[in-house]
Amino acid sequence: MKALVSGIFILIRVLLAYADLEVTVVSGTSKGRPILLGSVTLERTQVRRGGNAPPYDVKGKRNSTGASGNWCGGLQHTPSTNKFTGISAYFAAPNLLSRPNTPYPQHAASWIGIDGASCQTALLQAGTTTSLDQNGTQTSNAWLEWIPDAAYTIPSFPLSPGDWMFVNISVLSSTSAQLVLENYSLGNTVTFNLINGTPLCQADTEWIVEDFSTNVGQVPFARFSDIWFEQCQARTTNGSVISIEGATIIALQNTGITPSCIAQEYDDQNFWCSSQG
Ligand SMILES: *[C@@H]1O[C@H](CO)[C@@H](O)[C@H](O)[C@H]1NC(C)=O
Ligand SMILES: *[C@@H]1O[C@H](CO)[C@@H](O)[C@H](O)[C@H]1NC(C)=O
Ligand SMILES: *[C@@H]1O[C@H](CO)[C@@H](O)[C@H](O)[C@H]1NC(C)=O
Ligand SMILES: *[C@@H]1O[C@H](CO)[C@@H](O)[C@H](O)[C@H]1NC(C)=O
Ligand SMILES: CC(=O)N[C@H]1CO[C@H](CO)[C@@H](O)[C@@H]1O
Repeated sequence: MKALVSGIFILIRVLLAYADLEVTVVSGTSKGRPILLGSVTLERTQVRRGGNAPPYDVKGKRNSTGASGNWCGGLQHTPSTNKFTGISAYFAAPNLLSRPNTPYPQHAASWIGIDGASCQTALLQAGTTTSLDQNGTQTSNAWLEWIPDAAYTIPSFPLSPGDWMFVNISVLSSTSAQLVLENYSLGNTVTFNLINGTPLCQADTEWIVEDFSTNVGQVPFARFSDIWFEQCQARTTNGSVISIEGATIIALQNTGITPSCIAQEYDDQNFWCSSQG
């Protein structure tokens, strides 16, 4: 650990992984009061998230416009002449219910991110994961990940199933970004600077519920209470703010033709993912 004090800015390097990505905590509050930046912890995990399965045409009639093998939600794409510079939304940490005939622990993740879809080389994302064990106990955590670097959970960020998060990702350059994670329910915020990430294409933004993978494959996907994504915004280089109007809306359909999650637009800024099956 290395602390740098320069004027009023305190930067504590909490992580210098062997990979190039560097994550620095720039500020944090708990119930409105500043926290010790050194108290923010990151933990490297084996989780691999990301909308890497390309969407395909959905079979049967539903309001999602396509399907994917690992995620449901909304996706926006922009031309390379008008790249994405940021994404934000309010969304809930999954509140899980047991999926019958499915091994434990069961899981679901909710997150927002930039790239992954048409940019298979990089994906910057942040959000939450909830896991449900065989005794019905749920645990939630917040995390960040810049693919292809590893995922990091933030054990010091308290989070319970159903808590509302606000996440705001701002691209500073194709290899650096600022990430704000705030609660809506608990009174915690933390801001990270990320540098030396793998170059983003800034071509896609997404708001997602995912049946993610670990190093041993896709995890058992729990059922869940409806997960809303609200005030969905993506910013572009020309200064405009894009909502989910016209977004590709994707259902998660990983076994046969029965979806396990569908996404439905409520209006141009808000949509929800509902558990199926
Ligand atoms: C979307 O699909 C759900 C589930 O099948 C259905 O209840 C709802 O009515 C559909 N909404 C529209 C606008 O078609
Ligand atoms: C579930 O509860 C049983 C009995 O209390 C306990 O032995 C077991 O460790 C618990 N399992 C988990 C995953 O917490
Ligand atoms: C997200 O962060 C950017 C950069 O600080 C800021 O311009 C934008 O207003 C923020 N978005 C929201 C919804 O707060
Ligand atoms: C900025 O980009 C948006 C999204 O592509 C587009 O709808 C809008 O017309 C553009 N505005 C200008 C001033 O070019
Ligand atoms: C982003 C957000 O909603 N943050 C909230 C975190 O919790 C505190 C205390 O409940 C609120 O004051 C913040 O608005």
